[in-house]
This record gives sequence, structure tokens and C-alpha cells, in this order.
Amino acid sequence: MRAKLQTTMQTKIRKVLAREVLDSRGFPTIEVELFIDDPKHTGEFLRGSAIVPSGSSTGEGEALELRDNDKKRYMGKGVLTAVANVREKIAPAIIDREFSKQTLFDDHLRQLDGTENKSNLGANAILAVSMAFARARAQAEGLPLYRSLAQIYGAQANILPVPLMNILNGGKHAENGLAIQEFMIVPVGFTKFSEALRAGSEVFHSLKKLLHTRGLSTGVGDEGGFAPVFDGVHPHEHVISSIIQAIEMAGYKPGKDILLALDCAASEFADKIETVGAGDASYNYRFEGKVLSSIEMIAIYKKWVETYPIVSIEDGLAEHDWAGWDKITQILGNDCQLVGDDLFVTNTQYLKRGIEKKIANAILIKLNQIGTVTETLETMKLAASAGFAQISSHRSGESEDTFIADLAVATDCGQIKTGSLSRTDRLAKYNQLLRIEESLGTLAKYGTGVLKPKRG
Ligand code: 2PG
Ligand code: MG
Repeated sequence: MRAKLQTTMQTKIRKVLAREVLDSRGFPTIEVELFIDDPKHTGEFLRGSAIVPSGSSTGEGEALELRDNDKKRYMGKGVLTAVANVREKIAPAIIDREFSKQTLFDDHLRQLDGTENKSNLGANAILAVSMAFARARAQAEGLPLYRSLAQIYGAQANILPVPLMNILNGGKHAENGLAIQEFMIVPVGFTKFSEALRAGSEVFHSLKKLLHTRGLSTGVGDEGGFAPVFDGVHPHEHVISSIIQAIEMAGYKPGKDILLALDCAASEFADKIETVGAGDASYNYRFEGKVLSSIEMIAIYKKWVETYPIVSIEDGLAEHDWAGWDKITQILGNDCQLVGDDLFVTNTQYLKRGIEKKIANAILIKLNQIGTVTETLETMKLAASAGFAQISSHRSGESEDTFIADLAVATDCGQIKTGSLSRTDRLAKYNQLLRIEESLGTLAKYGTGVLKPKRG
């Protein structure tokens, strides 16, 4: 696998800057600027920069996001320690050194940290440097980021991803009592990304009108989707049918032009049942005022998949409910994309277990779950070789950084999840994809073939 993740060019690091900036929720995150020698010997420096995102419904296996825990600053969420780690520990170890490949650079960062989960220097510190290096290298190669990453990964890099657009927020990203975190529209009946984006925007605005007419709130949650409180015994189905209505109002056909996807983030509404003896533990789910078993939860999803055009369910069960995941994959794995997010945390170790046990058929890819560009690409390679679908994903705490848009195209992974059709932190990624589509011209393809699960 490694052999494919290589392109060679000596890159000499000259200067590294790090600072605390704010993310889309107004909490601190880290920005790094990295300067390298221009390989054309102009005497100028080339610059790469990056801002790392931050999640709120995080998987337990994620690499460590280092926070200061100083309650007097930003409720303990400051990242001055991570910033100091870049300035005082990482910068001296890379400045005036040459690195010929992203893999070698990232290996160096990992060795410097020396822990499995990057808890020494902080995955946020390490990832910011890794991403900034990738951007500086692209500069040195004279390539856009997606082309530079594609050379490392070994892909054509001409597929514009299908967006999974989270137009209605629940769970931890809203305060509306919905257990399920994300209700997404998936515009597949289009030949161009730009047309799919337009459809997404029109459905979003139709949904706004619909909610307004019903006297429901049109304020938005963390990812720019609406976050109204739905009354009734089955609020989740109420949401799904409202979205379907909004698709029709916008003049599109649900199930043909536009499909639906869910991120349940089920770890957030699951409780472990204390069990005696060996084997995988069991879990209960607090859902719509009831306590349900994994099997009962799966039965609900099955009914929904049969009733509505739902083609993708992410984290339908809790991250440690491997017995439940086994069952859901057997029951729904041929009909629906089953995405592991908290389950796999972009980590080859967890993904290998999923592949071996035939659990899930797709993986969510988040750079900051694993903490370097190289390891992210390695996870994507492994997923691709096992026939898993992949979704390049944002976090709920985002910024103007658009790395994940380039990553999606660079790897031809075919899908991106980057929120709703409002808030610049989300739209920045869509706008970057518009630029990439334009630059690819007639070579650009829109990746609608990826939603058919290949295994299960
Ligand atoms: C998720 C993400 C992004 P968070 O669960 O998929 O939508 O949320 O970044 O809060 O983990
Ligand atoms: Mg998720």
C-alpha cells in the first residue's frame, strides 16, 4: 500500500507559524502556516496553510484533540498548548530539513509524538502541520491541491463527489429533541455537480418556506440545517416526510432526482446493558420516548428504507454495538449504504475489523479522527480495496478551510458530507468543488455510481 502513496520532490521547510483561531461555533482551533523553499530557486518561500476542524459527537477511538482545559479561557477549550507544541516541539524538528514525500514527513511527525493516539503533541497540532505541508508541496509542484494529493494516492481525480447535504439538524448539533443527528438530501439525478448543488439549494429554501408556513422555527443548527422542534409521537418520520415534500415543492422527484441519507450518531442515544460473561455487549436505544433493543432499532430503519428513498444510514447503531452492526449489515447491507463513522474513526485498525467481520459497507473519512494526511489516505486505500464506499467529511465545528473538497476529488471517492446550504463554513467546500469542476472542464464526471453498496 505504501508504495502507491509516494511522489518524490525535496521540500525544505523554512518557517512554521501557528496560532489560535476560532471555528464555526466560536471555539478555538489551530491554524498553521508552513513555508518552504521554492524548488525553482527563486529565493522566495512558498506557503501552505491549514485550519483543523473539531467534532462534537466524537468517536471514542479518535486521535486526541489537545485542549488547554484552562477554565478561565474559552470554557477550557483553548488550544494554546497545541500551538506551543507546533512552535516549540514540531517546528525545531522540521525547520531546515528536507522531506521528499508526504509519507516521510507524516512519519516524522508521528515519531516525534510517539503515541498511538497522538496524545503527546495533540492530533490537532499534528494534523494542522501535515495539511499545511500538503498545501505547500502542491505549491512547489505547481499543482492544485487535489491534483497533488491525487499523485500521492494514485487516482484519476476527475470525479466530483455527490454531496450528502444535511438540511435538518438534530442530536448534539441542535436542541430540538430529535435523536437522529442529520437528515440529508442526496442529489443524484444530475450530470454535473453544479446542477446538483443548485437542486440542493432549491430544496433547502423550499424546506424553509414549508417550515415557515407550519409556524416552525427556521433557525439553523451547527451544520447550517434547520433545527425546528417537531411535535408528535414520531417526529423523525415527520421530518423525513417534510423533506420529501420540500423536494417536490422545489420541482424535483424524490427517489429519482434526490435521495435521502441519515447520520443517526446512535452512540449519543445508546446505553450499554451490563452483561456478564464473554462476547460483544448489548445496547439499548432511547428513541422517541421508548427504550429499544438493537433489533428493534434495525426494524425501524428497515421500515424507513422500504418506505422512503433512504439510501445511506451512518452510525445507525452505537460504536461498540458490534453485535448489532453485524445484524444491521445482514439485514440492510444489500439495500442501503451503511456508513461507519464513530465505528471506524478513519483508522485502519478499526476498519480492518469491520472488513474481516463483514460489518458496514462504507466509511466516513475525517482527517482529524486519525491526525495525518498520510494515514487518512491509507485508510481510504484500504476501504477502496475492500469495496467500501467512502465519504470525505467535515466536522460540526468547521472553518473556511476547504481541504476535504480537494480530498474527495483527489481520491475519486465519490461522496462528500459537508453540511447544509447555509453558513460559509459549509458552503466554502461546495464553492471549492465548483472551482474544481470548472477547472476539470469536460474531464469532470459527477460521481453518481457510488451509492450502490458492493458488499454486505
Ligand atoms: C458526524 C460529524 C459531522 P461531529 O457525526 O458525522 O457531521 O459530527 O463533527 O460532531 O462528530
Ligand atoms: Mg457521523
